[in-house]
Amino acid sequence: MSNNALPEIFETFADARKKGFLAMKAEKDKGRNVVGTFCTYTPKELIYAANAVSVSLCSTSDETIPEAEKYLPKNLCPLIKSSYGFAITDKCPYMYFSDLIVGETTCDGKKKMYELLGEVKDTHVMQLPHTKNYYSFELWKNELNILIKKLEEKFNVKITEEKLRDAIKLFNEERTLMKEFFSLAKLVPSPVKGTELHDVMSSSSFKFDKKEFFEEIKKAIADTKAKYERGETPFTEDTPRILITGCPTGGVVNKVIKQIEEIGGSVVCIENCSGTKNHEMLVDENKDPIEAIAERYLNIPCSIMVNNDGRMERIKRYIDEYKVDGVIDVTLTACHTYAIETEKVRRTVEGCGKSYLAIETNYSNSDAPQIRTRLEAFVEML
Ligand code: BJ8
Repeated sequence: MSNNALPEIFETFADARKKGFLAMKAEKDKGRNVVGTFCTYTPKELIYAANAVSVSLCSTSDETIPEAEKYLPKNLCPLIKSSYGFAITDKCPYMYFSDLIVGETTCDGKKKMYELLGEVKDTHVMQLPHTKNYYSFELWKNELNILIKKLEEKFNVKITEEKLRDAIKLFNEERTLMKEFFSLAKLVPSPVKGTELHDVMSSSSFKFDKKEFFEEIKKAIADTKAKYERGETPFTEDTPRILITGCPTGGVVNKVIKQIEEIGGSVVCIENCSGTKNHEMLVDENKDPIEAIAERYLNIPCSIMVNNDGRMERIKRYIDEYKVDGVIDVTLTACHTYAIETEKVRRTVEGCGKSYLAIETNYSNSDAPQIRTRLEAFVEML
């Protein structure tokens, strides 16, 4: 039986960003400091160990891009222009509440934008190495220690080993629950929509009472399983199953994921950096905390890494585990690292005997009809 109504179990996640503003104010009123972030490489454990909260800063709307383009080149990734636009127009409540911003030297555009952002807000940039070897590991560990010092001085706190271990446990618990939730989409037919997966994925950054958030995810898992048992799923066994990979999708979720499901596909896996792959990587609780955090974060398979084989391995594994029929690789305009990596992704997907579609897009709506036509042809073919 098909049920297309948005289950109320997901409402709390869909609203998270909007409501997070009030939740954040409550944290501020309690005297907690706030650290704004832009990237999955930011080691959140250090921020929580400093008794601060981390929040994802606004970067998913084209609303502030015209303002940003007064200072940044037009042919720059929309995510970077949007982030900077929100910072200079004071339109992002999370930016407003942030006492500190932590960025990393990921792609060229971001690291150069941080130089300008530093003129507006206190911005600490971590030097992220782009390879994985002994030297880069030592460098990254050093960067973690520098961030600890920065947080201790800025917030007048002491980050102890015990606090670090508690933060590691907290985020490992979050990742484990998120992974369990994402894994529900392995069922055939999938009992969750791609837009719901996306809402839950994005909400974690706006749920500051982590224990309450964990209970909400547990409930969503239990309710979704129960619905599946009753045969109430939004799809049928024949619905084509799609994996999304590529750049962060926060700014294009309606244009891509929502449209896929409107035209009869089922997005079962969102591989990108805040999706499935991020939540399956835990910090080893049995190691020295700094070593373990450094290791976990340096292993994130983002295209800014030189030799990013981890991404290809995951795509292969997820195609199998989520019984994927086709892969859609989403690149934001002017993101060179993801654009170049589309070639390796195509080979990987086609090597698995599956269909592949690359889409390049930005945050405007002008190409939505054209993208819909391409998605229709792709889903039809599956
Ligand atoms: S871990 S994906 S959040 S770097 S899309 S700004 S890469 S030009 S966002 Fe990213 Fe961290 Fe990687 Fe994730 Fe640059 Fe590309 Fe724009 Fe990007």
